[in-house]
Amino acid sequence: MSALQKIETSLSRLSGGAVSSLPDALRARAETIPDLDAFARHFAIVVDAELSGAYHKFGHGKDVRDSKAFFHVREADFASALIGAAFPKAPIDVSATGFLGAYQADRVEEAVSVLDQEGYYVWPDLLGDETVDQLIALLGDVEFVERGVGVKVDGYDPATAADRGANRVDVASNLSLVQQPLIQQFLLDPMLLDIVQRRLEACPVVTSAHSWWTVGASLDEKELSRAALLFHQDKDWIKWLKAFVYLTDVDEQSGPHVYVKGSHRDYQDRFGEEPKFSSRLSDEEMEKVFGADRICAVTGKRGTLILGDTSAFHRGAPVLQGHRLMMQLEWSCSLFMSPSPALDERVLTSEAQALQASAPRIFANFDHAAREKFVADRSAGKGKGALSKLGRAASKLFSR
Ligand SMILES: O=C(O)CCC(=O)C(=O)O
Repeated sequence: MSALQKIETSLSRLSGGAVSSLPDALRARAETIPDLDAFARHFAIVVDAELSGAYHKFGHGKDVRDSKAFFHVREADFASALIGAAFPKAPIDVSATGFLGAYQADRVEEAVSVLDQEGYYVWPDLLGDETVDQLIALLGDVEFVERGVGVKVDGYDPATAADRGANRVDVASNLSLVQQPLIQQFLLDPMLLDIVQRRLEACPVVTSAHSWWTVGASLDEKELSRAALLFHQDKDWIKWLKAFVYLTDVDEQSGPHVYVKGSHRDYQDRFGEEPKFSSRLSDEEMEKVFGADRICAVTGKRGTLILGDTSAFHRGAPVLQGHRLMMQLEWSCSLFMSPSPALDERVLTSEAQALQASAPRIFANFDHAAREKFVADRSAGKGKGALSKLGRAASKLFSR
């Protein structure tokens, strides 16, 4: 069986038989993949994980590590577009007024194009004061935890936020924010969903909502690393997009979010095949590899939104004064490599459920049963080998 035929078999399985041959545009893109045989093998593992639900794994088994190392720029783009052939973009109601207001076609075009070129897109002062205040009020009732220290913090309080023993204080549970109706509106805003799905070339899957604040507790390298204040790349999914929202004013002193512009496109050319995901790299190394002019700190008023493809090198800058409060939303093309428990569909608002009826893929990560199983498996210490078994199943399928 040729690599293309293997990919078609996988696509057919993923789409439940609806798409059994590669559309011409994807066939042409297959030619840009340097090792199409390896791609076909990895894509089969992705599809098996999707179909069996084994993407809700924990720990990073060997197959997942291999896939992390495999799905680089071209392969990730191609895999996402293939997944998009099975799960096409959702219909967007451009006449609806969403969380971010009326749909702005020009803004969507601009964001998609800048993201493609630069890896991040800044939308200054997007959220008004009233909305920012509502989000901050909501964080006042959510449990946080000091990263690495484990000290629980009973809600965000601006008056005491900087008095912490760790550089970063994170929302403790991945359900805390998505269960809030306001956050669901934000995650499902038509303009955001459209930007995300155009970037992914596939229907977006809501994966998480998170929040944290950073403070200047320590400049020790280990502590900076733990708080994601040193340059790194994310690689939790095949292809994904994050939205970062500043909930406090951010200047050079208060720990701006920093990108190496365009590094989502050329990191592989500059570093070779050696994966750098999650390695923490110094500013000097970034300057040497990419040039100082490509390192861009994003300052901005509270309410500023930054859309980021965090396969680009990025970090938070260490806080020198005060603190910085951030919120983060995330969407992905698939749950393969998922690092976290599923979400619970029972938290969905009636509006979200209505959208779920027309675009179920957006809610693929809302799965009460999968969440329960994940939590039970984790406490029983199971699960690390799940994807290895899938890898073997996929190899058997294609060695016949
Ligand atoms: O806090 C920031 O600005 C960066 C956060 C980050 O890179 C991460 O959480 O991986």
